[in-house]
Amino acid sequence: MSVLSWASLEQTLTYLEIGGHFRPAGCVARTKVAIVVPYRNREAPNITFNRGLLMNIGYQEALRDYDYQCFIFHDVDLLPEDDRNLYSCEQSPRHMSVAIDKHNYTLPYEAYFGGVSAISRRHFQKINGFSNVFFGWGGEDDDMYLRIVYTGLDVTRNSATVARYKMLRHAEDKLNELNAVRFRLLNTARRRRLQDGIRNVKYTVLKKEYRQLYTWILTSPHTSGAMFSVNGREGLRMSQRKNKHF
Ligand code: UD2
Ligand code: MN
Repeated sequence: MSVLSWASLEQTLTYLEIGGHFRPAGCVARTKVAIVVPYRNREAPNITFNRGLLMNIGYQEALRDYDYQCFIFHDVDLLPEDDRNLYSCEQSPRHMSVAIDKHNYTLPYEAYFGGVSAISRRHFQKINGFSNVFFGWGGEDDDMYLRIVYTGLDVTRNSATVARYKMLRHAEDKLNELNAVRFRLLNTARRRRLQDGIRNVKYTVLKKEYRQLYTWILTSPHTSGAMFSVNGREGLRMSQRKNKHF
């Protein structure tokens, strides 16, 4: 669990092409997979974290670069332990981080969808991506589970012996406080689904850098309660109260 320097990783992972692309040398890859990692530098901007919204931005920006067919939505702090847990998309959206050390390698609850998930482009489009209205910690993963179900799709999982992860420890984040309205928002998941997602996410790309190991995108989301006309009242109220999501 030691921390390696970027320079040493760049020297080791020389098979990566610029932007963090990998392609097998001896065959043509069957699918094109993008791994989207939402990351906010723990010190940096003073807005409340919004994981779902960052996933939606990562999805759209990846598609501007390349014709990806499959998307893995991945917490920055999870390390896969077993390479039989394939980073690929199958017939149904798949929850990949089934067994995490932090949860004693057991699924916390049946509708759990946090951590890592694999969703095909076709399905993500149909689901309308993640919700944009969950600011702070919690709920956006449960909302995604509900969206998948309401879209008429199934969630699949590999067995807990294969789908194992370690979670890195870190201090509690500032500006990722518990989202107090997350349960109320979850009650509106069905109605919100078609208005709140990749179809209406708006943002500015401040920087996009094709680094050796990955592509780095710095964005500034444009979010306002007005976007969630149907049943985003809770989202609106929360934005107004904190007044720092704009
Ligand atoms: C759980 C879920 C996560 C998400 C979250 C609720 C697991 C393993 N993960 O995360 O998917 O549903 O609950 O919102 O159950 N991050 C930053 N900077 C910040 C804050 C968050 O980069 O300041 C990113 C980072 O990728 C991180 C992820 O958001 O891994 C989730 O945050 P966390 O790891 O602090 O919270 P955790 O593990 O409870
Ligand atoms: Mn975590």
